[in-house]
Amino acid sequence: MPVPPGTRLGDGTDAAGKHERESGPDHGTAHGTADHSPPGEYTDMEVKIGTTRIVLQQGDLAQQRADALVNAANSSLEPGGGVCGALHAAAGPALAEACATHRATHGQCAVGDAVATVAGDLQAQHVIHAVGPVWHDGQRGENILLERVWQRTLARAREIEARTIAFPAISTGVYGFPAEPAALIALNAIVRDIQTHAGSFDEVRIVLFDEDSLRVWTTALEEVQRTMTG
Ligand code: AR6
Repeated sequence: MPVPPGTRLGDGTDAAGKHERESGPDHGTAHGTADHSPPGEYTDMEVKIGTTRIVLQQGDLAQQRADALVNAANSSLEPGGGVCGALHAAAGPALAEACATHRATHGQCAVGDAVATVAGDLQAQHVIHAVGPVWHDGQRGENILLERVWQRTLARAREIEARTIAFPAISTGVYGFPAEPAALIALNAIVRDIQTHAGSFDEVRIVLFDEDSLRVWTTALEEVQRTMTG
């Protein structure tokens, strides 16, 4: 799923202003190093497309501030483990209550779809519950479903007029989706959304829990960037 060639990436803007960044005229990205900053307090990579920043950052999603935080949810919208558990713990009971109400009125959320609720005590207005696919063997539509869940979640974010959105690496924990293809699928979906709906978002942030994930996503974003600047 290539990104259209000839797209200008980045303008060298250091929006977060937390780290020095290298930036070339067409590659507005750079890397901080994790050595000097605690997790969650530095931006490891940032790419700007038009007015929208794509930011990769190491940290705990439940501690993030954004208009919308995305939950890696299950179809029942039941509180679970992983990032879902962390979000529910930080949100307090209002989030589980909102999920129960949604379940009672709308039933299950399909795999590949996403629904928005209130965010309880989280530092956000909304939580968007994104139901990614469980990885089996890669032959059961997993890639398409993962792409769809990113598309649907971004569409939901637009509907609720979120300007800043913070995501986890959907499906790559309990659901077992391999990290590298998951990152590429997600980043291509994000870039296409930003290009199609220019100006919708100020920031699309991916919050990676550990350094390995951050490295995988950084490599993937560099690859997507290469495709774009071709
Ligand atoms: N902040 C950021 N990322 C996190 C955090 C955190 N606090 N905790 C884990 N991750 P997962 P899934 C990373 O399992 O694979 C739940 O029970 C984690 O390292 O949270 O989509 C739900 O209720 C991994 O890279 O989500 C569902 O039943 C990524 O977040 C099911 O798990 C996603 O891991 C969903 O599974």
